[in-house]
Amino acid sequence: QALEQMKIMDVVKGKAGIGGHNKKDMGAHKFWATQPVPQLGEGPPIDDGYIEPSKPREEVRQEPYPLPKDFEWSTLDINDPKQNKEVYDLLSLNYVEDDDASFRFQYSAEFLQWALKPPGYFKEWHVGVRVSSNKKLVAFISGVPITLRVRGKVFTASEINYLCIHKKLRSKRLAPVLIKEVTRQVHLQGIFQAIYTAGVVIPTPISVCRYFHRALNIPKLLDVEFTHVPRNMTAARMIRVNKVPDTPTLNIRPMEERDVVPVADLFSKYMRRFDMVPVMSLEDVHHQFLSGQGTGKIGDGGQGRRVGQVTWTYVVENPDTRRITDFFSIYYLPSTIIHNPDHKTLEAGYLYYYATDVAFEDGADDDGRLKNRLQSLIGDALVVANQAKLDVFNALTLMDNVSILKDLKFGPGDGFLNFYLYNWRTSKLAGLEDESGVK
Ligand code: MYA
Repeated sequence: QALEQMKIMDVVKGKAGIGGHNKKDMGAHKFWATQPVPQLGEGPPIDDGYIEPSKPREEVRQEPYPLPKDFEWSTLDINDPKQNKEVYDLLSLNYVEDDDASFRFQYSAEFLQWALKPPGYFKEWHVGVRVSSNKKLVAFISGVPITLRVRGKVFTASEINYLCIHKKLRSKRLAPVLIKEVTRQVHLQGIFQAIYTAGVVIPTPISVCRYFHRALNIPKLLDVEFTHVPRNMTAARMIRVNKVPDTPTLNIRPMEERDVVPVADLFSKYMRRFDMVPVMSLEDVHHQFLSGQGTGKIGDGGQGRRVGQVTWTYVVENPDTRRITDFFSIYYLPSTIIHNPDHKTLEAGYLYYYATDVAFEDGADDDGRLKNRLQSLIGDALVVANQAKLDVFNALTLMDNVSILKDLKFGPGDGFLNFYLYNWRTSKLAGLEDESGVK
């Protein structure tokens, strides 16, 4: 798929608090050179498969890796509200910022509950480091189990995320120790592959995606300098151009318990379109799409979100057949606005998974039917996001997103996301071929 040059390239100077794209000196990766990952500059593999073989449990290192003195390991019990809050506090002050340190991801405690406890999670994979003397949490890394299909092969892996070291403890080579310790914990469960994403480029991405942003609340986005008024434009015109319809175009309604089976079916069929996807059980579908809706209560200051809401999932039901024909899902991830006297939080939604059965009709991909349907479907996601009083709606250049970004008035941001596999070789997946976001 060709991504056309965006006309509105300058409209949104995307800063969703996404890690930067700073390529450090590609030469030396003292740690990554020792790990079972493809090294930079290696040619494409002949076959897909592991890099080093799995080990029996008794051959896995049994003792934790040593930490510098004054620090100790601590398994975090995310079910304990106090420890859940400790992780939240660490991340909200020290996690990923954009290149010029204007925005920082602010995962909520509820989001972390949701993300860290999918079906079959292991509490041992929620790895913390504390200061021995006062037990303050100063570093964290996590894994959750995931079943992946990469090209033709299906395997169990861990999804590694939320690697975070307190700002005062940076550049002391603590990250490799955390990574090795979570690797050990994953190995102890008989799992030897992992998937992870990062803003930074390390050995070796299998794909890179760009963040695109759809501005919803223009006055605020201008105030906090997330975006600016381009030449030949005025703020008033920008507001008009970006106005989101009041009502959805399709027959959408929030997903319910009874939709789990049809949504799972639609999801797995739609995912056949792509080369690297999660394989989800019914429990996974329930967790990913239904469990994050928060309490019934509409929260803070009349905002259109429920207390503790992390996700929105909507289905499209055919009124005649009662069949579920489409669904889309959004997750809510605000960012802290680091220096602004008036605004503390950038309210952001992210396009998550979606599917439509139009994709299964003969020729729909080629004659524009699929693209049109996705435009309506994701257009309706914008309506939902706007009604939830989100300031911006973000999407990556993956799945079928590229086909609809321009028409739905998304603009390219300055954040990129690199995708990695640990101990698994495969050739590069479709993605961006250069940093301009243009293939
Ligand atoms: S991505 C989000 C990462 N978090 C942040 O960006 C938050 C803000 N930053 C920080 O907290 C720190 O800067 C971090 C690094 C903790 C990132 N992924 O200790 P150091 C390598 C992998 O001196 P610090 C996410 O959560 C770096 O290239 N490696 O550095 C997914 C260098 O190695 P080398 C990274 O800045 C995480 C070494 O660490 C990353 O104090 C996936 C320097 O260590 C990074 N994001 O701390 C982890 N950043 O010399 C891998 C730096 O070789 C999982 N480094 O270049 C692998 C699979 C494990 C499971 C396997 C199971 C089988």
